Amino acid sequence: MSEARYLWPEDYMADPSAHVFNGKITIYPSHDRESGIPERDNGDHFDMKDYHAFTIDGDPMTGKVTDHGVVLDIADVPWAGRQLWDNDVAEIGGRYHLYFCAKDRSDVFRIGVATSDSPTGPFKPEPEPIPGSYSIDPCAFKDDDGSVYLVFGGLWGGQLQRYRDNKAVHSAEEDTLPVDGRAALEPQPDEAALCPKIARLTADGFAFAEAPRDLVIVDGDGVPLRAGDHSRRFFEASWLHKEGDTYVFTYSTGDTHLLCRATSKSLYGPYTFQSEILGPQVGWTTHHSIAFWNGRRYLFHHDSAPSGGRTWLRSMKVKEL
Ligand code: FUB
Repeated sequence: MSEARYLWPEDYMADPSAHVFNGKITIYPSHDRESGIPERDNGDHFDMKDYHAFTIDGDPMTGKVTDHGVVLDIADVPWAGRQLWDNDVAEIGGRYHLYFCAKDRSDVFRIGVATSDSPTGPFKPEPEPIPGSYSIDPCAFKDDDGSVYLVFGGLWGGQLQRYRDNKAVHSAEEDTLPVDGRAALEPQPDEAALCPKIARLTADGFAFAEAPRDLVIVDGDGVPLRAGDHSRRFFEASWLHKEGDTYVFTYSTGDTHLLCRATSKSLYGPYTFQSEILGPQVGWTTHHSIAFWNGRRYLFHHDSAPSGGRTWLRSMKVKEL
């Protein structure tokens, strides 16, 4: 891999989702800020309030980076309470749909959508979150036939452990974080790990067209990864892309701070674990996207080195894979 380039040293930006729109790499990060909230395992210290969009002129490693300013502010999202976490954008029918997660006024993470005529916004939010949505980190994947899918979910602060079969079966009060290296509501270490979720969106992009399904990650013997397999099991930061006829799912292992890769010939999986693609960085979280430019593959991610290791103040980077 090449040396990484910090893309926007002027401010703290994390969780970069990168796409090529209108012939330019366009990036949708979370906008970190110093809130003064103490660091906790439930992520309270990630108290972000708006999103910016960025474009790069030409080559991701050298091209001029432009900040297009605030494209969505939490104050304009009627249903949102706090914590504007990761987001992603898909082009649907000539409009740009920004999918984002935030806690609602009951402190439950939901996924919302906001739209714009331009990939660089501003985006107008819908009055309600996507019905049936929950947890965090939406990745909007457009398949070759134009269908768009959301892949989402995240453990611990991302609340995925409260859900089974798309239903909240546990309350916030039961959600002790973490106990002996796992959340109290996670499966036992020798049980199957919790999975990221995948659901096709309706043609207009405003709702799930189907109930979210598990995106199962299996080992080389076809056995679903165990909850105790912390260096391989899914934690958060879903990213799905396609290379030829192969679907490539990359994700963070969270508490072991890795980015990993699993592949499938079928969109819905199962996905077979392949390898680690990035080791621990400075800061607790690892989160990324993969985009192509001139036939080359680039990893967009973040670390907390420029902030001196303050894990809630992250800086976005890119490197060629
Ligand atoms: O940026 C807030 C959260 O931190 C993201 O949603 C997670 O993936 C982690 O990067």
